[in-house]
Amino acid sequence: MSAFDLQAKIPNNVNLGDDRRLQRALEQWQPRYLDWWQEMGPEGYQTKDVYLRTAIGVSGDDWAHYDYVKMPDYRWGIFLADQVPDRKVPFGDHMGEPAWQEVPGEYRNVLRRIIVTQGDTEPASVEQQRLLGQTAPSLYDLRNLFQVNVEEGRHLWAMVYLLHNHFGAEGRDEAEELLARRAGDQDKPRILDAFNQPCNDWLSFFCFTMFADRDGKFQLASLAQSGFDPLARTCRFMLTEEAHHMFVGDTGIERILRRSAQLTKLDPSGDARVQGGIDLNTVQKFINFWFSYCLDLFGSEVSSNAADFFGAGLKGRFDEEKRFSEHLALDQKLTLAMPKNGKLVNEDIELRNAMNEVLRQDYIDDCKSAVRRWSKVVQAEGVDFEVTLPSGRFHRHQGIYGGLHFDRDGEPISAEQFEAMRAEWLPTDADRAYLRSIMQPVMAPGQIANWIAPPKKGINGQDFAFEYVRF
Ligand code: BYC
Ligand code: FE
Ligand code: FE
Repeated sequence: MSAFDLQAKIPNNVNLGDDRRLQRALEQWQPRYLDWWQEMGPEGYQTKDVYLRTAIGVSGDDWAHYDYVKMPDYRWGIFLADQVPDRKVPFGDHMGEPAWQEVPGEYRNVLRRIIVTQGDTEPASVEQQRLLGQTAPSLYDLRNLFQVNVEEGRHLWAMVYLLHNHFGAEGRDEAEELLARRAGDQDKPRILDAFNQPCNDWLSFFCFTMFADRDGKFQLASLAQSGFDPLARTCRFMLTEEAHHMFVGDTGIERILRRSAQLTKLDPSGDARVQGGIDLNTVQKFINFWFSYCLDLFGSEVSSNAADFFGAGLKGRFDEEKRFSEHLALDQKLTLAMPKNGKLVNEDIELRNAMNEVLRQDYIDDCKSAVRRWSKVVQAEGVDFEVTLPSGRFHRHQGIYGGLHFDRDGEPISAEQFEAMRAEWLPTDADRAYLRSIMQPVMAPGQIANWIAPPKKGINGQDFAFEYVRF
């Protein structure tokens, strides 16, 4: 068990107090982080009391404490999961060697790149979500938004700790850059595309936490296998927090679908929009949009980077140790449908080069089970509608299908055919404007906007009607 210092200026379980240089460097970064939070964090509400959970441990049921906190006073800390004694590199060319406590010199640059890419997504998501407080459908949802936001802030701390502690001056420069890039900015965008997309309505927010935070789950899980032990340990604890983010997205979409189905039934012409709700087709379009952008987050189907990450023992597969009995991934192939002259041709790819695709397939399976559940919710309300995921080739911007055109089933089509269907498959400006028009804030305890169903229960054993944010 690592000692917890919760009273320190930077709460931590990494004995920060014993390393004065590191402590000083991080304490110098801290005010810049807080400036960033004030400028780019949730707009409004910074002086309000929010019922938030704060990490006070890294394992067990009581790892978090719930109380009212003003967001700028949130105790952002550095918490690594407990060290596994005698841990070995679990896969790749160094399998069986002792896990690294320091950065192996030969992998310094790649490892830094992985950590920077991971770190970049965390503040990006906060930036994307910063205006959503203005249109929250309930205090419960407002609180969940802020919970996700403060924890993404903590995830940035997790990566900045690694950069400061293990990458010297370069690491400190990267930590500055993490506060300088901006989601959606023309000149200084965030690194990955999905984190530059606008997320200005709550349907997008729920899709984001469902699909982008779920990419987080899969990326963090594969980094939790890393032979670089400090990265593995920090990712293991981040996954504990991540579960709630995905819960917010999954149940958020489910609640919208339930309400949409109810309003569809209620309306004489079966149009949920006439009733002030969101029609099921619009929900499906937003799912198409965010799912496809989030598939891009796994990188190219064929990637020598991915092969290098795996071979070096830096990034494994999902649950590598538990799910696989063979951890070298040599002399094996994965068959991929490669686009060739407007057609798809099956080709066998070396497994290591296909590691991004292996992870993406596990992710898609995870998403599928949610979609099946959502369809049942809609059908239980008496509406004959099936929610689906588009093909993994649909609307891609990265990888072997990026920039090409496929229909929702993944069949190749022309650019003209795609454009002709765009408004049916993807959100239009009019859809987005409609969502903004119905998303008026509902700020009284126990009340909820018309376009979404209430949750089954509240947070931490509280009722839905609990005063989650105090005015
Ligand atoms: N957008 O070989 P390729 C989370 C770039 S989410 C823009 O295909 P690779 C969270 C790529 O960088 C989890 N660019 O890719 C969720 C490369 O550029 P360079 C985040 C992209 O390296 C919600 C080039 O294209 N964590 O935590 O095999 C809220 C070709 O590269 C994109 C991680 O991602 C894209 N989508 O794989 C808050 C884990 N995709 O080098 C938080 C760390 C690729 O040629 N990252 N490119 O300039 C990685 O493991 C890898 O970097 C990736 C890409 C899997 C992302
Ligand atoms: Fe995160
Ligand atoms: Fe998250």
